[in-house]
Amino acid sequence: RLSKSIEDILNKQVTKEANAAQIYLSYAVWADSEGYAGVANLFFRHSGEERNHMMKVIEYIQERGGRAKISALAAPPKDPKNLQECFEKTFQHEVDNTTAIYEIVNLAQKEKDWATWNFGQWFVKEQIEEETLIMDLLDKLKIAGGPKASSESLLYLDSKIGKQEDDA
Ligand code: OFO
Repeated sequence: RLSKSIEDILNKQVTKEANAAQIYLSYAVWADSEGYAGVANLFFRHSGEERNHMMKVIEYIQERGGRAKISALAAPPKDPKNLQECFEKTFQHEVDNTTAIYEIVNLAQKEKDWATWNFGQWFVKEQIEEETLIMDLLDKLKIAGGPKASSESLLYLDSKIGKQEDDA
């Protein structure tokens, strides 16, 4: 059974994953409005992935005799000024989320809650994929010319990104 402190930190993670889904959703809408249909496609799909992460934590809390909390969500971020900022902010978000996952695993270790420690390992691995996914977008944008990328290379990049797999 979950301790109160583990239940609380997991519930914070439920909200974080729900907020992540909102962030990707709002950036997807922004990208679509800017004409980046490919980025929008990837981010809409990724928003669904974040919701799956949220569900995974909720199910675990319930399974372990805790009570999952469904909390209010933060306001979505402001629209980015360009693709560069969009990817940078998204990357920062993923790094913050990795820190939050490490806190869960740390606490689980401290409390010798090996079930939660083991559960947390799935997310540790997942965060590697999440960060890689966004770093890869930043790399591609850099090759295209970064903030000085021409419309042509941005169009090409966008169509590539739209077809990208997202199992992260
Ligand atoms: Fe749920 O991994 Fe991204 O935030």
